[in-house]
Amino acid sequence: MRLFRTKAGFVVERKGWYFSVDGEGWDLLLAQDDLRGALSALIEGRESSAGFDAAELLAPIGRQEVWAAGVTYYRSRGARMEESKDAGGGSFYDRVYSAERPELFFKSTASRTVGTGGKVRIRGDATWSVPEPELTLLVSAAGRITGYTIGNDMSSRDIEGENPLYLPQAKVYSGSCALGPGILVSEEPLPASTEISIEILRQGRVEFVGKVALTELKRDPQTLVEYLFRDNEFPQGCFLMTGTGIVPPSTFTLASGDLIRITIEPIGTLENEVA
Ligand code: DO4
Ligand code: MG
Repeated sequence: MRLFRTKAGFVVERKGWYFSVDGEGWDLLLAQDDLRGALSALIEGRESSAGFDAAELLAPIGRQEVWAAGVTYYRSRGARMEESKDAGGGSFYDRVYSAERPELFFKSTASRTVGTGGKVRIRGDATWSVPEPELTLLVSAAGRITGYTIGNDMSSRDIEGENPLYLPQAKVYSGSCALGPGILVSEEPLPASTEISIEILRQGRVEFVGKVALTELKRDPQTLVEYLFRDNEFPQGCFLMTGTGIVPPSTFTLASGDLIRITIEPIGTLENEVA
């Protein structure tokens, strides 16, 4: 079952059939522990409707905060150590990769987040910008993983590499986050063989492709959630990005007009142009 937020309201997709629902409000729905049950009750006895136009889709976020985990893949550890070695920051990434406590940071709010079809941004004062394709968890107010979406943790690597203390500036700015296209509603963990893939097109030509499987994810998603909820409350639930395992070569930087496509079956494809 998948849940979409569209300009015309919420849409539930079940086994290829689409149902428009009024719902009690997005935030109330996303806060629930039994999201699947709540949505099943909402579509019970309803006629299915025609699907929707992709142009109608909105980011699946209301008042939830978006948080992110970092250095959860070996590839990310190596890339951060390399980018920060001149600043003396390299060993921090190595240490956090193997530490019990994960790296968790605040990433975004709805106002900084775009949905599929929206435009992500690179910072005006950055010279080295990349997308970070990440499996993103939907977590209920009580700390239960109730669904999955696709996230793009847009990052300014030159700013992050200059000094690890600049991380919030490298990560949190207008248009620095994309989520979508919708939420795969499931309490079951995704199979470890699930792949995250990315394609970056420049003027219609493929500039970069990459792929990683969840087998490479070092941290258990439930443990990441457990750390996030320590002494923290999320009354509307929250989103938690699980980190990137795909890092383009150091010679690559995003440019205005690039098209970023991130796919995780069976969630879908998140597609954004760079403003
Ligand atoms: O530690 C810096 C950020 C790491 C990150 O965003 C990632 O690994 O995905
Ligand atoms: Mg990231």
